Amino acid sequence: MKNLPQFVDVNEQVAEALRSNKPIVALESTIITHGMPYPQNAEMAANVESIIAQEGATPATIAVMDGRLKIGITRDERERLAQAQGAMKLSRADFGFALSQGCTGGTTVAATMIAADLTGITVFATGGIGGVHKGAEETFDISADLEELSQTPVIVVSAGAKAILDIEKTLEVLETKGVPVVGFGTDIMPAFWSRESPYRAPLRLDEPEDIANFFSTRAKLGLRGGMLIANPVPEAHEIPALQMAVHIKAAHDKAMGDGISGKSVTPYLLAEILKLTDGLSLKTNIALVENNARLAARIAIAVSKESRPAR
Ligand code: PSU
Ligand code: MN
Repeated sequence: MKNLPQFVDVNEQVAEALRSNKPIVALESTIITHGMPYPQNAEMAANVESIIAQEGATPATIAVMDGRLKIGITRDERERLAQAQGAMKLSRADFGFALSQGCTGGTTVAATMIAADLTGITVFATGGIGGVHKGAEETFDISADLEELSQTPVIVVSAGAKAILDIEKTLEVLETKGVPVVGFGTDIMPAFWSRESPYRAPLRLDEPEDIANFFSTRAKLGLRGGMLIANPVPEAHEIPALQMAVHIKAAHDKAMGDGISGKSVTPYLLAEILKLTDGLSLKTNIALVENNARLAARIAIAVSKESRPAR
């Protein structure tokens, strides 16, 4: 196990898995503190951990609690985080601030990647990454998740970029920054709540082993950075893109009217869409996170097999 800074608490299961090179899947916590309401956020977080364990990997939910960087949380900590008032939404810029000031916060995709890499975890499951927001040509609102993907060597399993974003521009930025985007079992880029967007997935792989192999091949080339796996939401839970487009537009217009900007945009839009869809968007969000956790566990198992020396 790596030598870690004094502000890091690695829980016993994760520490054991790290020592014996067992597969581990990192999980973010902004989805708990800012992405979903209580109590569904707590239930989701617990279910996702069980799914990973059932698949044979160790879950490591990552969060900042009272200035401690938690790699793996207890049931009590999960409950406390799910109900925390005023938790910060932590990305690369304020991650260190929260640790140095004793704050509590959910880690975004960017911060979770940093923490996973620090600990030696290479696979991470989320819902959808942040990206280029609609209207970014005016607001410059582009998620730090994209920059992180370009520099931190972690495989991020998502259902694509959230459909509230400009998916086309998000794909362009990822290409510019040299981030591979791999459709899992699909040629089409998924759109979070929907299985299809109007755009092609730049690359396609159908097996977790191929993803593990692609990742190690990049590393052997000396290429920095992570990769994004785009895993479509299961059909049974999909909300068709045309139906979602109406709600996304309404949520956007309301956000503009209310003068929402910066970090608040994503949580605001998710909460509005939840109201507009009568809770359906939340059910789909939970289903796609669970689906990503399952795939991430399989990828982590493939990665750990690869890194074991051949006999
Ligand atoms: N996916 C979800 N719900 C979320 C997020 C992703 O299903 O709440 C969070 C992730 O933590 C992601 C963040 O990193 O939203 C992006 O925020 P921003 O657009 O402000 O960078
Ligand atoms: Mn932003």
